[in-house]
Amino acid sequence: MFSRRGFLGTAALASASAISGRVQAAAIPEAPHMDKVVMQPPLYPTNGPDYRPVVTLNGWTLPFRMNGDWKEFHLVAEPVVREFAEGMKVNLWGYNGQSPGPTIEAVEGDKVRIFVTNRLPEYTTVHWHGMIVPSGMDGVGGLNQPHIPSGKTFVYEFEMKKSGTFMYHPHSDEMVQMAMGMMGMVVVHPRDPNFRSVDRDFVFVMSTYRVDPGTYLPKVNEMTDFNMWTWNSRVFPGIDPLPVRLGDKVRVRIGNLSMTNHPIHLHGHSFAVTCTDGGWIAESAQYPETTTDVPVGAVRVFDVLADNPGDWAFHCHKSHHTMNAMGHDMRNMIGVSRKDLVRAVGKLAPDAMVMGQAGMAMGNMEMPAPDNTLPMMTGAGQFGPIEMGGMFTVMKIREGMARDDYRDPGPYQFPQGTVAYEVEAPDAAPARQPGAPAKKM
Ligand SMILES: [Cu+2]
Repeated sequence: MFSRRGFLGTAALASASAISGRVQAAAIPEAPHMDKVVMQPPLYPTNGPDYRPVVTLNGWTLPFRMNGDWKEFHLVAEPVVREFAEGMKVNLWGYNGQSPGPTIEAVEGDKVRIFVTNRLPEYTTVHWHGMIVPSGMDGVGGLNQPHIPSGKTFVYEFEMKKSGTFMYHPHSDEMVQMAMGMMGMVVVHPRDPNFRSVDRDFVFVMSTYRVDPGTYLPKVNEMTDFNMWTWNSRVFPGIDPLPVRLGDKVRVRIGNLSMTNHPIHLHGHSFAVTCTDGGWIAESAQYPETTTDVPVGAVRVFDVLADNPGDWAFHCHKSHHTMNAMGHDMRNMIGVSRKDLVRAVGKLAPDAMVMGQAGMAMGNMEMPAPDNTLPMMTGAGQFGPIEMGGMFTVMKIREGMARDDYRDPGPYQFPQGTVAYEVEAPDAAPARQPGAPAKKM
C-alpha cells in the first residue's frame, strides 16, 4: 500500500525510542507516500488506545510510530499531480504524494510529534485548525515560529487535548499554498471508545480551484470565480461513493477550506450535526436536518442512521457546485427560436453550436473540449445520464455488507414496483380552469 522513503532503518528506529526531547529530531520517522486515488481501508491502531478508524474519500490515513509515549508522524510538503476525475490531472501542492494530505488520526490525550519536511520551492508552515495547542505550535509563520525553509524539517509537539474533527493547512503564503491544494484533516478519537461510537466514519475536506479548460495548473490569485468544486481534490464522477451497511450508524466529517460556503445535502434521510471544529454538540442542542451548511474555514460532522436502503445522492446544494468547468458564461436561451439563432450565429461562426433553447440537458451528447478538460455535466446511472460534476457522490446503503467492506457495491437493485414509472396520458393541451381568460396564441 505504501512506498517507503526517508526510511532510516530499524536500528535507528529502535534507538530512537529511548530518546526524548529535542534531540530526537535526528531520528526522523519514515514518510509514507500514497499514489492511489481511491479510498484506502481503515487503518486500525497497532499501538496505544483503541478506536474505530475513519476512512477518507479518495484518500488515506497517515501511519504513525510510537517513540516512548509519543505518537510520531511525518508529513512531507511537496508538489503532486492529482487526478480530479478520469481525464483531468492537475499540478498541485500537497503532502506525502497527494492533495489533500493524509488524514491524521489520534486519540484524546495522545502526545503527538509531527515532523514536517518542506520539499516545496518556497517556505511553508502547518497550522492545526481548531486544535488547542501551545501558541508556539500553532503554525502561523512569523507569528508563532519561523517559516520552514525549503529542504528543512521542523517538529510540532503537543497533546491532543480534545477529541473531534480538525484540519491542517499552511499559514505561510497561504493564498497560494491553499489554492494549490495544501490541506488535510485531523480526527481525534474520544478516549472512551463508546462515546458516541458509530459503525462507519467518513471524512473529507472541500476545496475549490480555478483551472481553465485545457490547462494543468490552478490560478492561485482567483478570488471568486472558481470552476472546479472538489471533495478531497476530486470531482464527480471521480469521488468515491460512501458504501454503507443497512442499519449502520454513520458519521460524515466535512471540512471546508474553500472560499465559499457549501450546503451539503443527503437524500433519503435526516441527520443531526453532532460536532464542529469547536467540539461535540450536546444532544439537547441537536436538531434534524437534511442539509447542513459548512461555512468557510469550518468543520461540520453529522451522524445519520442508514435505515433506508438504496442509492442516495449526496452533494452540495449550490447547483453550480455540481458542475465541472466551462459553460458558466452561457446565456439563457430557453424559448429562443433555434432557426433564427442558427442563421444569425452561423454568419459569424460557422462551426458554433447553438444550444439551450429547451434547457441544457445534454443526454449523452459529447461536446468537443480541450485536452485535460472534463465535461461540465457527466456520469451515468442505471437509468441514464446523471449530468452532474463537482461536489456530488452517492451514499450506497445495502443489506448484508461486511463491517469494514468499503468496496463499491454497484448500482442498487430496486425492488420490483418501487421505481417511478410512465403512465399512458393523452398528449393534449393542459386542462385550464373554467372561466380563465383564453390566451391568444
Ligand atoms: Cu458548494
